[in-house]
Amino acid sequence: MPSSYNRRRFITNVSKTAAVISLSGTGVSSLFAGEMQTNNKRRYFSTGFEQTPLPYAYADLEPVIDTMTMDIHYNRHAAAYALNLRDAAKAEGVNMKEPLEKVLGVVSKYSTKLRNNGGGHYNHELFWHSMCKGGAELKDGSFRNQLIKQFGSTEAFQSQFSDAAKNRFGSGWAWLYADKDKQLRIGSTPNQDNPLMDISDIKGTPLLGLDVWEHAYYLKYQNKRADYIAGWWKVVNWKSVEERYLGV
Ligand code: MN3
Repeated sequence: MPSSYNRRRFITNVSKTAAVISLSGTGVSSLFAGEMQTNNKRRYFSTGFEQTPLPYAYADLEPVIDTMTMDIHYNRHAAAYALNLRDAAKAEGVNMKEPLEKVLGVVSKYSTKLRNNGGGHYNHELFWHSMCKGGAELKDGSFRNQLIKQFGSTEAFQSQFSDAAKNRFGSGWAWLYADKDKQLRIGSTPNQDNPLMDISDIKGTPLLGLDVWEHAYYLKYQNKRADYIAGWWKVVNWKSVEERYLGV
């Protein structure tokens, strides 16, 4: 399958991954490649306008997400969103030193190109960092307690989230997000919209997102979106979701 070009890309990616991993244990969060900031005990997540390296190798989420899907998804689909986002941002005078989150909060002021590609870039950066090899369990703590308090049980939460993902007609995303009162919410958005956007029906801070565009699963699952969703829970990185919740 991989051309020599893709093999080179893969090797480059693995070495970048090793660089990210080497940061662990230093106290630097690798959630968004170390871009989490601490400010008066409140932590903000800051996404830039460039792709960060995948925090694992393409094959690491097998068999849930196959290697070829991971490669094409990251190197072609997500790379195109990032490229087109920078293109739109440049044309529309956006300060690319500011966090992307700020731009998405006022995205109605900008073009459809910026909305689609800004959402596309943000959503995928969040998505890659919401998964890890073998998954990471949801540990006891305030986040797990809140989840159980609001949804009844972790199983009930997963069932409701899975329904939101299954029922999103066409392309889009399912979300767990925190609203302005730090209450947990489940919802979905069409296309590359997300709860950060001022034009979105659901609003808040995304904690966990699931890509249900066909490009995310079609090579392996074809029309069986439900099977993709059921398998996906095995690779969810709950540690990163909890950290994001604690930072809201
Ligand atoms: Mn995608």
